[in-house]
Amino acid sequence: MIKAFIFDVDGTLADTERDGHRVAFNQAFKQAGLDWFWDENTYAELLAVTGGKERMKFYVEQHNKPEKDNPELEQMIRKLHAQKTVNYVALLNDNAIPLRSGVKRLLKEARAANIRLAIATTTTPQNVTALLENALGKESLDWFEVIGAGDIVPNKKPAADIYDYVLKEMDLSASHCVAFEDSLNGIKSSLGAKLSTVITYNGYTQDDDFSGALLVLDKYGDPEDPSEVLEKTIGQPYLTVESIIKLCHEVL
Ligand code: XBP
Ligand code: MG
Repeated sequence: MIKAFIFDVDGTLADTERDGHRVAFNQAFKQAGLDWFWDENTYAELLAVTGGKERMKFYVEQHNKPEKDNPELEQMIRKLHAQKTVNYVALLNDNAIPLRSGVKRLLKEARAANIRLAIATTTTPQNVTALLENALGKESLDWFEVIGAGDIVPNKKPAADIYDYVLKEMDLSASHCVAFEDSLNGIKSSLGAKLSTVITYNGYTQDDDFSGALLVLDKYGDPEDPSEVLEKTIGQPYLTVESIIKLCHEVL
């Protein structure tokens, strides 16, 4: 019996990376007087590393930036990241990033069906709050029983830690839950926690290897915005709670 849905945030609930996080990082670099700039292609490579602080550190090393020898690099990255979070939240407050197709409908359907909801993400907690509040209203924070985010676990995705944390907090076993992801690092994490996983890929992740997924889709879709991929896969125009549960039963 499926009792809970656990959602990733970035790339899954909304396409936040290219026009959100990337932009906020670049603004922070400029504000700090650095010559760092992450264009869309550079950012595609950097997405291999989850977590903004970890991503900046990786960039400094990979691109051999002179700052790599700065003994205060860790502190510098922490400061840059704090500013990046301010920038990112400001972008969301300007309603810069909408939810992906079908997300709002699916969340509402799940609530109506008494499916418990949670979040498992590597992003900073303030970012999750800002996205949910802006896209779904303040009250939507209460829809999620657990918001597992950021540095709350020692190892970020692709490690399974964040999903294991959420499952423990909800006192549920993986076989009673479904994870919703968009990326290779995401599915490695959810499969690592033994969760059935529905993928909705995006521009950055469409070529990722999603072996082991329950379903791989372009989007959840809505009555007015059908998913062609879903139509071809299970003959339905948009993903419903009922179809997810049915698929889980067929597989398990
Ligand atoms: C999301 C991330 C995050 C964001 C930036 O991955 O990797 O690092 O890009 O957020 P996932 P922070 O969707 O797999 O959770 O800067 O707050 O870390
Ligand atoms: Mg993601």
